Amino acid sequence: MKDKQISIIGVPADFGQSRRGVDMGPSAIRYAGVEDRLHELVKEIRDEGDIPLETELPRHQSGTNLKNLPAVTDGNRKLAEKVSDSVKEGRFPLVLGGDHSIAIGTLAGLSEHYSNLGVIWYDAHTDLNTAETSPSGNIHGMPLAVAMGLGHEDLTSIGNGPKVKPENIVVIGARSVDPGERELVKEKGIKVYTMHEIDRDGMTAVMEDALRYLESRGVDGIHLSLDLDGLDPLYTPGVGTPVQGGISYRESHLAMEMLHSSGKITSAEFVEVNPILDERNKTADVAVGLMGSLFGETLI
Ligand code: B3U
Ligand code: MN
Ligand code: MN
Repeated sequence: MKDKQISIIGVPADFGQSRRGVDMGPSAIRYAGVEDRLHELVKEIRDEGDIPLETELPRHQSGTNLKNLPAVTDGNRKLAEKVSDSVKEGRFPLVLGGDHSIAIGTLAGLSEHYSNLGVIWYDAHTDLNTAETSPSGNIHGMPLAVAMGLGHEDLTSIGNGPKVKPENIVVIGARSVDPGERELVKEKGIKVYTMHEIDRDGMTAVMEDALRYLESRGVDGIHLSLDLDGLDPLYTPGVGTPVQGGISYRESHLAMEMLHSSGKITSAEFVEVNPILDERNKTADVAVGLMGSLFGETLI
């Protein structure tokens, strides 16, 4: 069923973390052929270009340890508007990062249209830190907390109110979780499939369970937020914070194929591609391949 009209939205942001280069992620993904790859699989694909970001804003804001807060706030406000506009037009937002702090804007934009949004967070990390628990001050480790309404007010105030209920979140692939994040997972009852569950039960069982769980929550849409560091750095070396022992290339394609068959995914973002740290654009190539599976590419 080729029913989707896709809007590609590039977000060349690197303010949410400390390693340069991830701002070139959208270019690397375009260079890897995203439009050609998806063209045959969907009704229409439109590249909306990149969100115009301010690069000259102050790096520090008094009273907070969060790095580049003014730039992250400004960029996410613009992104939220763009994402909301594309949903309003009946299109499927496909957001290209940029570091994972951009999920703050994506989710803020989506939440204007979905009152009970489900989120699949495919990541080595849980991205549930706040200013109080963050070991780094890097906002890319915080977007999921912000989406639940926790964190700095400049960030939580983008869009209206909390964007996602903790019970509507599923994390897949976690293997580097800070102490404060672990507490939040337990306190809020967030569903996390760590590498332990993936190894023990297999990706098929994990994805079936995750989709069944979100269905039981009565979600009105599901957003896929895919951090390329969810995969093992063997397959995606071009990321800022690689963590060994990750999800394989094959498991990831299977996961994307299962998401496609479910027919439930209503938006997606692919983040943390850093071509400077990469090996011959391998990570962007993997990202584009995964998008192919997500939109229905089959082997035969
Ligand atoms: N949890 C750590 C590390 C981290 C989070 N997200 C990424 N790295 N990519 C932090 O800084 O919050
Ligand atoms: Mn992340
Ligand atoms: Mn990560």
